[in-house]
Amino acid sequence: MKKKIVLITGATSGIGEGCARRFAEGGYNVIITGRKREKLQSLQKELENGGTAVLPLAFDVRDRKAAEATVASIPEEWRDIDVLINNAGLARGLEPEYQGDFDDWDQMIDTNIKGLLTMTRLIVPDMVRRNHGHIINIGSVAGDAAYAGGNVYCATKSAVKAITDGLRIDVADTRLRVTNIKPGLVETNFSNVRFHGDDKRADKVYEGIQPLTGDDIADVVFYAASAPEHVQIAEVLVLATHQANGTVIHREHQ
Ligand code: NDP
Ligand code: 8X3
Repeated sequence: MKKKIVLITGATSGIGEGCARRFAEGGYNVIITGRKREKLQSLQKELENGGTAVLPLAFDVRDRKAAEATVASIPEEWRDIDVLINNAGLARGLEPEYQGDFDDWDQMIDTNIKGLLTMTRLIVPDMVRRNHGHIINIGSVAGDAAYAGGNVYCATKSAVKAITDGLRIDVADTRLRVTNIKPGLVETNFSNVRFHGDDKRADKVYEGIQPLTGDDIADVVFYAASAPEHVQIAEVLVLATHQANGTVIHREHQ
């Protein structure tokens, strides 16, 4: 039987990297994308050693022309994409809105919203043509309600919810499925990126609580993709056990 194909944005780290491993283990051929070419190559080697066919595509989702050219260059045998995981994203800064950095805002909006839309616009038409496919967007608990300093990041994840819901409506007359997975605290590179490389500050985010891992979220993403075709998992909120929502987190103090 022909193997299924998944395309994962932001597969060089964290949740996306976990998804690449989980879908490879689950029998998919995987298209891994991200900006870090070397990391894509090492992940490709690892997955190929395990018997998975891998297509690495290095590009920046904010660069619409590069995204278009890259998608257009996908070889024929990789074109029938079954699952698109729109995962590439980031937070930059945790300042009050009135002190936020314009460049940080642009980067979050251009990646989390416009990059996700670009990939959706480029990949989904062929899914509609084939009347088959699943789009899984990585939203966040941050999209449910704003938290202190979260302002623009939270807004981008609220946008992911609206964009996901909108797409689900627009393809309701097809067999396509559309899912929003909303993680809580996941220990990845996320906080190091948010705090511009301040690792000590990043570590504090996960102090006194066992956070989720990228692999935990990958399991949920794979579960959604593996449901029977008549079952559409529309939205999943996945929290660490001692986290109740975006702001209520119980921490054990040593
Ligand atoms: P990581 O920083 O570990 O991974 C982020 C991934 O996004 C990397 O692979 C990075 O690849 C990619 N990426 C970032 N910017 C771009 C870009 N412009 N073009 C292409 N790829 C890009 O963080 P996570 O794994 O935690 O984050 C993944 C998603 O999960 C994000 O959308 C995030 O908002 C969301 N999320 C994270 C949570 C958490 O607590 N960690 C909780 C809820 C949601 P590269 O650098 O190679 O380009
Ligand atoms: C990432 C989760 O709560 O740090 O989206 O914003 S949070």
